[in-house]
Amino acid sequence: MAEQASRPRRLPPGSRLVLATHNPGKLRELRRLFEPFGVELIGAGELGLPAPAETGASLEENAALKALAAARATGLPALADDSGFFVAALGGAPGVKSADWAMLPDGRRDYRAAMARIAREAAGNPDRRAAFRCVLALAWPDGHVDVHPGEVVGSWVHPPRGEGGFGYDPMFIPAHSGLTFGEMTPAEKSADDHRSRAFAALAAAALG
Ligand code: ITT
Repeated sequence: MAEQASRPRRLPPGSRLVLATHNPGKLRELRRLFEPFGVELIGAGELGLPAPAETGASLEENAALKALAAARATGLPALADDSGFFVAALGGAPGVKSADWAMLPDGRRDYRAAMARIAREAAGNPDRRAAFRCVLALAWPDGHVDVHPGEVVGSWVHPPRGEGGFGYDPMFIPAHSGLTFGEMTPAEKSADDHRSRAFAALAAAALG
């Protein structure tokens, strides 16, 4: 019988899983989230996998295309993360373009400059609401893919605070805390953020 498209596929204990991200901050956090589960994680960098062009219009589309590309290239199940920082006063920007906002002409990323741009462009608007969103996609070489979203809401501050985390963390204060993600320890951030929320949905559907 054909598998129902809506039913998530489980990852058996002892599986090898490719983590299809080239972002060291995400890699660190995802490894930490997977630690309690018996899954062997292989970084895309270790396998020399290229980063596919992120041509999707949504986090879901980009997460799925990254995970599928890695699953097809390796013959193993693969997990991708597409995420972004959404600022209400900017109509949701930088959103899916969060990585692009930090990109320098030489390919390096400057998040201090991206955070300053947000503060500059949103300065005239008293609405300080912001959110991080993450979509985790788990894909198999046969083309099956499941996506799991997670979100954390809060507000932005500038200048940035704290040296922890990565990307836009130093300018975001989640509603459940007085600290920016940049001021938190890895355990404090991961206790309740967009990535751990998406991971909780994935774990419930695919692990254990
Ligand atoms: P991969 O595609 O290789 O996974 P990437 O960095 O290009 O890595 P995205 O396209 O998903 O990833 O871009 C996400 C952007 O949002 C990127 O600039 C991140 O630094 C930022 N971001 C995502 N999650 C974040 C988090 O938890 N804290 C701070 N910034 C985050």
